[in-house]
Amino acid sequence: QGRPVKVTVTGAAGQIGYALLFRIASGHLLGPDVPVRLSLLEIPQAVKAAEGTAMELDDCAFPLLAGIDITDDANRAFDGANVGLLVGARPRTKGMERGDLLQANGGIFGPQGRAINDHAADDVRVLVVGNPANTNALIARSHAPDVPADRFTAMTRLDHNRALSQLAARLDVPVTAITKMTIWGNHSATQYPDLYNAEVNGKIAAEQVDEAWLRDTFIPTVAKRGAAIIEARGASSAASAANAALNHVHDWFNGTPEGDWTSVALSSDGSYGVPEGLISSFPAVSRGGEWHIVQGLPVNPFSRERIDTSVRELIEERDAVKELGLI
Ligand code: NAX
Repeated sequence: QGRPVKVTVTGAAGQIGYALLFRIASGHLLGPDVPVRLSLLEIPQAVKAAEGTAMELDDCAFPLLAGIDITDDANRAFDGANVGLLVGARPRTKGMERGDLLQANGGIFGPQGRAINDHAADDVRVLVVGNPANTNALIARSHAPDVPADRFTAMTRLDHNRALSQLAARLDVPVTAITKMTIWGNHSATQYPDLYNAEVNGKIAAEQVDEAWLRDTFIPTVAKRGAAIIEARGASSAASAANAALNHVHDWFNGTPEGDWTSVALSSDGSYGVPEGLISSFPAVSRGGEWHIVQGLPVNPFSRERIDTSVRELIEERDAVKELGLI
């Protein structure tokens, strides 16, 4: 076994953290042969709870777990980090305006970006899960000028997996029959799950479902699945979100399968008319530890309009955080 990979998890005492940490320690993040060292970042009030989780991690005696550090200091938490999973965020509470939400999250993701810039390992890779994920990633990235921009990503893999599962159920096929699914845009209700490029058993998915279902059922079901989970469970998605984070980082390190791609919110290079620098979800393959946007896919007028709507929302969020001086 080589040197352990240091994985920093913020919001470690939260519900996603609880669903995530045990699977990281058992090899589901990087692979069954890669030892990991966990670094848990929490706010001071939650450090004790994180310590409790760490006690349970100890009690699993995971062969791959090389150690656990717990702190409320971002500079320490990210010291030497190879992977940063930024899960902890300020949730929107009743009556909170968007500006207040962005401001509160700027106060979290700005300093964490700076800490990553100053202390993380040269090969650090960052996945932002905490909402608003795309814009939080943008804030963190803008505070880390020495880290290549392509190391900052945000999570739309849960949306991607939801789209796979909804389509598989509709067509009564296993999820493994589906390839080339894409979530475009923002991890929000404006996201666009694209069935015009997705394939089921090698044939375009949109041609195997009726248009009304695609438009009026599939897209809103995927986009509003988070709210449906809250309604049913009385709490937001946790295990499925943790699972998606593992999928995202696993593919980043180990590559995506030949002939398929996944969905990743990453810094736009201007592809598909998405303004350069915006962190927007694209179809992406992973090769050699880097994400590459899949080029040249057809975008029909329906898709164009949906993508533009979601990207417009991202531009508004970017302009709002710029105005607040957060980027
Ligand atoms: P919880 O409220 O259970 O946990 C969040 C944890 O973050 C808390 O323990 C809190 O103390 C900690 N925290 C807050 N500020 C922090 C800081 N500055 N440094 C370190 N830790 C801090 O939320 P949970 O259900 O775990 O969700 C976490 C985030 O994931 C939320 O922002 C949520 O909206 C977001 N989600 C994103 C998803 C995605 O697909 N991108 C899906 C699932 C989830 O809704």
